Formats: sequence, C-alpha cells, structure tokens
Amino acid sequence: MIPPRVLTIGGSDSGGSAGIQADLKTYTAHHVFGLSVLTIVTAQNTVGVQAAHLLPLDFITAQWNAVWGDMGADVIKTGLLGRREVVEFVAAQVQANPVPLVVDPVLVNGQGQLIVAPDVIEAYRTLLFPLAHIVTPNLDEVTHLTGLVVTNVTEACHAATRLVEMGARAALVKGGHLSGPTKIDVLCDGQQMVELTAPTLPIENPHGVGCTFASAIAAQLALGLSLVEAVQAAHAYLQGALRGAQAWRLGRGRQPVRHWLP
Ligand code: PXL
Repeated sequence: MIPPRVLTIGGSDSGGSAGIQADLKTYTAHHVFGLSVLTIVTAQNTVGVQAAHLLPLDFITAQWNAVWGDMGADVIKTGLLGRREVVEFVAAQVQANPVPLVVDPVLVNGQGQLIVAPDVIEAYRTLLFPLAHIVTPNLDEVTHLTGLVVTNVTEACHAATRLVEMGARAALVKGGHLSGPTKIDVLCDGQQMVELTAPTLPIENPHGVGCTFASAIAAQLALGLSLVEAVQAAHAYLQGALRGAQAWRLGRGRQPVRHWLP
C-alpha cells in the first residue's frame, strides 16, 4: 500500500509555526505522508526572524532528487521559494512530472513587506502559475501579482479571475487581512466563484495560517478530494487551527496555529 504523499518545498521555521514545519504537521494531521525539500533555513520564533541561511540550488536539487527518485509524491506544494532560480527549478520539475501543484506564492513577510525581487514575481506568474492546480495568495500578494488592490469581496472575485487568467487552474484569494466581523476567502476555478466565510476571532495576526491552509488543501487533494471540496475541507480544518492559536500561549509574539485535529 502506498500512502498518500505530498512533497513540500519551502523554508524552515525553527519556531514550528509556519514553513516546512507547518506543512509537515498539517500532513500528519491529515494522515498524509509529507516529504520536504528546504530552500532556506530561518532562525525564527513568535517574535520574528533573527537569521536566515539560503541553501544553494545544487543542494535543493540533491534533496529533490533524493526523495522524488525514491519515494515520489501525489501532490507538490510550494512555500517560500524566494529566488528566481528556485521558481525555475520547481517549474522544470513539475513539467517533467505533472502532478497536482499547490502554489502558496510567499512574497511578503508577516508585516506585509515584500521579501522577493521583482523578477521572482514575474517567474511565479509566467512559469509556475500555468502549472498550478491552485494558487493561494493573501491580499498583499494579490496586489504584487496583479496590481489590483482588494478591499472587498467583489474586488477579491475580480482578482481571483485575473489570477486564473494568468494560467492557474484555480485561485484562492485569502481575505483574512481585511477587518470586519467575518473573514471571507474567494475561490475561483474558472467556472464558479465560491465564498468561504468564517467568524473573525479575537486573535491578532496568528502565525502559520497561510502555510497551514495551503498544506491542508494539498493534503486533501492527495486524499482524492476535488479542488472545491479540498478547499472547503481545508478551510474547516483551518478554523480549528485558529481556535487552537486563540486557546494557548507560546512565546511572546504572534501565536502559532495548532496544526493537529482537536
Ligand atoms: O508566511 C509564510 C512563511 C513561509 N515560509 C517560512 C516562513 C513563513 C512565515 O513566517 O517563516 C519559512
């Protein structure tokens, strides 16, 4: 029996909230086997990133070849790629081995500041989006990718359509950074627009939300759900993860989401 597998490529968060650690915990919570290729290692906690070490492309390639050649994967998920050469590498791999691809286009940090060069954004748009089953930007990332500023659901639908026009099969525009009594995400798959709504919890800027959401989508796709079902199931799982962040206190900064199922 081969278990459902997701290969995740992204950065390490030593604080265990976001990045590769969030991804692997999320896969385990879904009873999906997680494989990981690291692009960057960060010294990080709930307060912030203290240091970062970029791994060279030849070592990223060695990790990929080690796991892909031996174990394979049903779904590939990308997190913090950071450099154009890494985006190009993933695009080439997915082209050679076409499995469903979940792209969380990590372009900004937790404070909303851009952390990649303009040519990286261009590489995401032109090389990775046309290969993606789904892309999952937050609102800052939407603006960097499309030039559109999103302040409401109508504008989120418009932006999601634009992202699909760039070649992604589907786009999930995450509205979590808008204030209001509810948080609304918009999913466009080129045919229909699906709104996902959840109450706004009294917790400020929890850490690991985006990575955990995209990883839960990847896990559900590996388990065989359709795209819309996978996003809906991942959204439900995320609400539990956020309730966990609300219920506990770890460190002195942004609270980590709780990746395990209650
Ligand atoms: O925000 C997404 C993200 C992705 N990857 C790594 C991170 C973070 C946020 O902290 O640390 C490694």
